[in-house]
Amino acid sequence: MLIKRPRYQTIAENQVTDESVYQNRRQVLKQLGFIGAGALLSPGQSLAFNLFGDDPPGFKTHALSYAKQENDNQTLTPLNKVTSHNNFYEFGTDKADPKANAQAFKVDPWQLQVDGLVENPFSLSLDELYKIAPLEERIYRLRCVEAWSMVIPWIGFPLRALLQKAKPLSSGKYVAFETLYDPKQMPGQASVFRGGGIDYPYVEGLRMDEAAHPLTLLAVGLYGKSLPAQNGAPIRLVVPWKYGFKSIKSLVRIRITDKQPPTTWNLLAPNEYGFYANVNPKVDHPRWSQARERRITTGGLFASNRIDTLPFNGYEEVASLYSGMDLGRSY
Ligand SMILES: Nc1nc2c(c(=O)[nH]1)N[C@H]1C(S)=C(S)[C@@H](COP(=O)(O)O)O[C@H]1N2
Ligand SMILES: [Mo]
Repeated sequence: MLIKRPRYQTIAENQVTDESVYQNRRQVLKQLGFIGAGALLSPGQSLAFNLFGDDPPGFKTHALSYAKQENDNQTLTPLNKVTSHNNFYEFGTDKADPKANAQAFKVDPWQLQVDGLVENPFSLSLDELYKIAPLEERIYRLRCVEAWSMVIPWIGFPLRALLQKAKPLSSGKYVAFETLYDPKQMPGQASVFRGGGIDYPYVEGLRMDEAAHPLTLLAVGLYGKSLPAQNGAPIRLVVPWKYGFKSIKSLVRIRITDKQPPTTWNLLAPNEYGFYANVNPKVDHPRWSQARERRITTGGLFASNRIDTLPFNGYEEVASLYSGMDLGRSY
């Protein structure tokens, strides 16, 4: 299934499947009709934004601006690695399990329920979700707490567009997310052993200002196509400045709450995984260093580069969300 992309032309099949196409950022952006290279903001330039106002001018290309850094941060992780090295414990705990076990995963029909402290609760089908906002391509780094990382060209729309539609009440301070619970389809949910001891459904949460930040994405595709099951089909969260476990997959519910919601990895090991989980090279995991990471890159199946981890995974424009907080301890 090819996703609908109302804002720009469909790119040809042979271009989509060849990730080398993505390595020339400007060429791709032109193909997708985004720019005008002049619209790019420089890395680290801060964005002022209103929680529910319009996106700042030029925003759509902002996340991509990092891709031009002359270092390892620009090279896309090849599609075959993005789709065969996964964490999706509902389908098993080994990196190859999700691809092996999720192929029959049924994502159509699908409903995403949005409720809680909102003026306008709703439930949307996939087709309706695709129309919430124009789909955009966003090239983001994904930094797993296990100290490996990828660079992935997502297709999606900002979570803030969905929130705007739901109209959160002023009492709504947090956003709670929930993955599908369906042990018949998800072997990890049917067995404590295969599911890594998680009490399913997998749940996550963000503070409202994090959720409404323009970088926070609901992804429905990658590499120009709809999401593979193992990457969280049909719709998943992507929060690029936080450790990967915050980017919850296969969403069925988004609920606005007044209290900080429980989150799966924090419930499992509160001393190892915090609620905020912002990427921070200075705060080590209790059992390993977070100073560097293994970037999964082009080359052979096991090719990777060891590189320094950046604060907020390089998305430093979010730092102001945490001013006054002791990030060293809020991990
Ligand atoms: N429902 C659910 N979401 C999840 C996970 C999971 O096990 N279940 N794993 C998380 C972790 S630890 C990471 S690193 C990313 C991995 O995303 P990817 O497989 O698309 O690279 O998904 C996150 N979202
Ligand atoms: Mo992760």
